[in-house]
Amino acid sequence: MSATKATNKLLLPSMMCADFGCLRDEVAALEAAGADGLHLDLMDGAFVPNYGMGLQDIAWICGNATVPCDVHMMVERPGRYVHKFVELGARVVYVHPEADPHVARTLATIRELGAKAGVALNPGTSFATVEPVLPLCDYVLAMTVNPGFAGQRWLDFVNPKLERLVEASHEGDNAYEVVVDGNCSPERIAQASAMGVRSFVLGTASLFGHGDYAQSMAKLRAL
Ligand code: S6P
Ligand code: MG
Repeated sequence: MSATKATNKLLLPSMMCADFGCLRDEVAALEAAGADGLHLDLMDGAFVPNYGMGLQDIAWICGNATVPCDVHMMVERPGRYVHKFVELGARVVYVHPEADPHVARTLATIRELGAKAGVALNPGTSFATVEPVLPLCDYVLAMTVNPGFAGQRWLDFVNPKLERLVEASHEGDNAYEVVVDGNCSPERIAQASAMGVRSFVLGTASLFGHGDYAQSMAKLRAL
């Protein structure tokens, strides 16, 4: 992903919110509307109380999209499967430290395989918990809702952690991008932008079900 758009924001539609009845058209429309990448959610029914986006869905989107795809693995012990998503062409693979007893090893493996490494943090996971592995990360996905579902409310107690993550993004050996996932409404995008966040996963709060994708993304980019 590159920040080439005028406002420097990275806007990443969450494909679990798309219409799978016309997936090819959805991908094309989102790309034409200026999506900087596509966010693909994988759920195993164990780490989160839901299932979402199987291997075949992710393979098709990675194989047909012209923008980069990131895979958000909401699964137990993701280290067992990261190679599959790198092989499918994922640009970023996110793993949850809460689901992986060896997250440092998994992040290093993702990089060794040639993809960008990301940690995804549950709302209740502290900055201190993840701080030691931040130098191993290219991206940090800060969840502002509990993972597993679209259409939830933003949890305000995450805000101080967001600020700390942005502040630390270039401290010491750190060089990561903060991405916010969950209820990225126009109001919340404006609020997080003021904290220094520039990358957002777009779901039902601002893109899907809100009319024309290009108009919606242009408005969000201008915030
Ligand atoms: C949720 C998942 C997210 C959602 C996104 C939906 O577990 O990781 O990527 O797809 O949060 O966005 P919204 O705007 O419906 O909350
Ligand atoms: Mg996600």
